[in-house]
Amino acid sequence: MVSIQSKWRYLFMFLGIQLVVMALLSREGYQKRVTYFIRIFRKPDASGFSGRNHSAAGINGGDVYANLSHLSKAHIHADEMPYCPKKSPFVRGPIHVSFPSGLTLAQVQKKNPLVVRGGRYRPPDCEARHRTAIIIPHRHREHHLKFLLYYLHPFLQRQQLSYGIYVIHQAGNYTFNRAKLMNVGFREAMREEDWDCLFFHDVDLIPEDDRNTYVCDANPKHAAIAMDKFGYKLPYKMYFGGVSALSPLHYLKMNGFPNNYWGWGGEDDDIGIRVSLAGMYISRPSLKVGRYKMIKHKLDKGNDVNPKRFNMLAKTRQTWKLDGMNTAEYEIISRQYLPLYTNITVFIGTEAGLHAAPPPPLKPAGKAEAEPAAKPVAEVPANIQAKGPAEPAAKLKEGPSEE
Ligand code: BGN
Repeated sequence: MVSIQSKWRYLFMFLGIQLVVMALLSREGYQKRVTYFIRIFRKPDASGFSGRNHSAAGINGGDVYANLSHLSKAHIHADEMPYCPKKSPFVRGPIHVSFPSGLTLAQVQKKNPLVVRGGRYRPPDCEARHRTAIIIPHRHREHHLKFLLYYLHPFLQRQQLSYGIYVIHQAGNYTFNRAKLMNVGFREAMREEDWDCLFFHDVDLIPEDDRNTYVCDANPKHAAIAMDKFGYKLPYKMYFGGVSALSPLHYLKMNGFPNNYWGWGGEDDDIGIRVSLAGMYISRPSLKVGRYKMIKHKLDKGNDVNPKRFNMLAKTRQTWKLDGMNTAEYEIISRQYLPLYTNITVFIGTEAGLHAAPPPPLKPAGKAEAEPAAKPVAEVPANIQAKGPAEPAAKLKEGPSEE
């Protein structure tokens, strides 16, 4: 017969084994499953917000618009305005992100009644502690931009920021240059307002947790640390792609971003190297908070893999002071203050310079071989030389999904 004492012993052993298994599971990739079970047994959060945001925030994330109607009710005179609290009461944590096919820009506009011309916003009932500009390099990605705007506006409002959204649209068909567009965005945004932080943001990345605050740290911040496409982990230690945040001081200290990475890849690594060459560190939010969902898409036309990136990266130490913000040449074609963002269309030239004939196209490498090669423009487009209203700028098309 088993004595009572040995029954206890078995029970303790059983519990002990369970604890060890739980601890092992919670290390590495199993955290999600364990927290899922923990949440089932935890009491629901008792903090005043209701609706879907309240019940679903734990597992799938809440509706990013859930509590924003509170904002429009305040009517305070500007001179009586207190500073916003250090921690916004509207921040709720995980956000549910999906991509419904019927979304229109008009709907996004209607859901954001406090956003004004040019995609600007300030909290209606308190003085924001931070002024953040969002810089989005763009071409042919109207469909993604629509979703980004749908999520980003309420996301930033929840954080009680004063903010502006800038879309930097590359004119013409020559190979895309993400980093140079960022340089344009930096200069043009700073020309308009004394922003204290700039978020350099890919158009297809949607933040999934509003505790990922869009304010700058003491060092340049890499915000998109956990993307779904990389299994919500950093793909490699020095990764600096997707979404990053720099103060104007950080930006100038590292001479901005390189202007000569045409096509896909490497420019973000160059920027990461610049951070350390300029004597700074990369700061990051936690993996739990710096989560992003990428809108799925095929490789872009006009953004073939850049075969020169390895050689260029090997030389960053020699080139970062010679190429960057101090040498960024471009021509602004138009600046439109649209209801949800400021649209800056810019001509950034080609590898040969702003107005020189471009070099013959290189054979694209890797995956891009399957894609039609980017067609370089034979010369600077006539409409751009004339500095006219040029090609239609990145005005969003309404309507169903293009993919
Ligand atoms: C890296 C790319 C980055 C890109 C990430 C994630 C290069 C340079 C060669 C070492 N870097 O490999 O630009 O953001 O993958 O996709 O290709």
